[in-house]
Amino acid sequence: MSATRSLTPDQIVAYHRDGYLRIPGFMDADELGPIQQAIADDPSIGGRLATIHDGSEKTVHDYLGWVRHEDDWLGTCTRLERIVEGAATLIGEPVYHFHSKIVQKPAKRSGKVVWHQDYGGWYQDGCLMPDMLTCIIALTQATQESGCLHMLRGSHKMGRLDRIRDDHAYANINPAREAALLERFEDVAVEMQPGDGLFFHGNVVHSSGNNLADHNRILLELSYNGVSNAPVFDNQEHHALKDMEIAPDNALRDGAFGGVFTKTPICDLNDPSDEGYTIFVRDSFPDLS
Ligand SMILES: O=C(O)CCC(=O)C(=O)O
Repeated sequence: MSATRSLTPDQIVAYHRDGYLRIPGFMDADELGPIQQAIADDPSIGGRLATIHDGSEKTVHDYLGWVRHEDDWLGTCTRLERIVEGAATLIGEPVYHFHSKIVQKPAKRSGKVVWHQDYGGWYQDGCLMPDMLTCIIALTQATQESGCLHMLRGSHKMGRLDRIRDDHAYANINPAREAALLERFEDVAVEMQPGDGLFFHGNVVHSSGNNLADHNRILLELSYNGVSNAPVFDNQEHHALKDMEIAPDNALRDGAFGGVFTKTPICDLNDPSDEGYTIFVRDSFPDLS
């Protein structure tokens, strides 16, 4: 591989110590320009941006989800060498694309996401190991005012916590345990500028706040799994190991893609028959404690 921004030894150490790694300027303005422009021109993305309740308190966000990847901007970014190489380096084995989202917190609207681990859900999907992570790329500023992510530094070292379900959420942590976590681990607000990257471990406890700013907060959130760790449950075809041709690191800069949202299949996150529906809604919880 010849990724242009390979992770340094210090960055790799920091990720394993903290459970996350912020990389200022991981992508450049000219690479992000086409998707930022496409969203500005068509904020609903052809009506495919779904406003859904994601199980966190009673808040809603606007989501675009995809589990496959083609050669438009969206699919090329999902396969981009520096992102895939970074994920493989941090996970410690070759990776495949698990699923991805664009998460928009509209201006001045609620958008709080409660403290949770992503692997809590991925475990329910049947992944045996927490050898999974997400790479976020900021498409807009994400500040404390606009609802950036917060990480409990080092919390991934606890391993997987049970999820508990209550009236309106399924991703909660037991309140007594959560209070203790907040005492024990440093709460770091990870503010991002457009183009900044953030890799975070599937077991790091994280949250995000409401968007009180007067601009939408939009993040690209790409999740990868180790190739040896595909789900063992049989309703997970969309999360099964799939081929992924790595896109050269200069592909977006060179315009080597066809359209922005034109080819990668976008999931209908409100349709229970869509393969992407269970990215958020896990009606059967075989392993719910
Ligand atoms: O976009 C956000 O604010 C939160 C995203 C998140 O927590 C997640 O994808 O697990």
